[in-house]
Amino acid sequence: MKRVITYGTFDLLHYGHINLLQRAKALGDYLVVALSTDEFNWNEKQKKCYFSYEERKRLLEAIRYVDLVIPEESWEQKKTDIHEYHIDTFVMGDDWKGKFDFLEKEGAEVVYLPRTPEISTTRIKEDLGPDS
Ligand code: C2G
Repeated sequence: MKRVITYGTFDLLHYGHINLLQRAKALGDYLVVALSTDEFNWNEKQKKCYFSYEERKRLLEAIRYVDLVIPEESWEQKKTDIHEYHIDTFVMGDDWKGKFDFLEKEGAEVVYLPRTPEISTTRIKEDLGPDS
């Protein structure tokens, strides 16, 4: 059983996220998604989510490619997650290319997948505008 992990905020879930999750799952048999908590998003990424952690978790758990959702509470937890969840492959979109190569030292394959270029949560918010 090949186990894969990926991390993210996944706010205003869109097909770019689904493309990533589908390709991540295709790299193994079991996909863990570490979902950024509201506190981590605000304190570390200055992101204010539209949906709460619990709402975002519920959405991810409804996706056929996702087997387990865990909280992402710190940048540092990736190293321990690799061991705690017996991860073979770590996956992120290529906007993070190179940033997590150090995880190879923990015994995980590190894979960066091309982002879906034309869609983003930021773009959705901009297109909907302030009055939406
Ligand atoms: N993504 C993508 N295509 C898009 C938008 C996002 O492939 N059009 C990917 C991102 O590259 C990322 C995942 O979907 O791998 C989740 O994206 P975000 O929710 O924006 O995650 P991010 O804020 O980058 O958080 O510790 C890592 C961070 O938690 C990643």
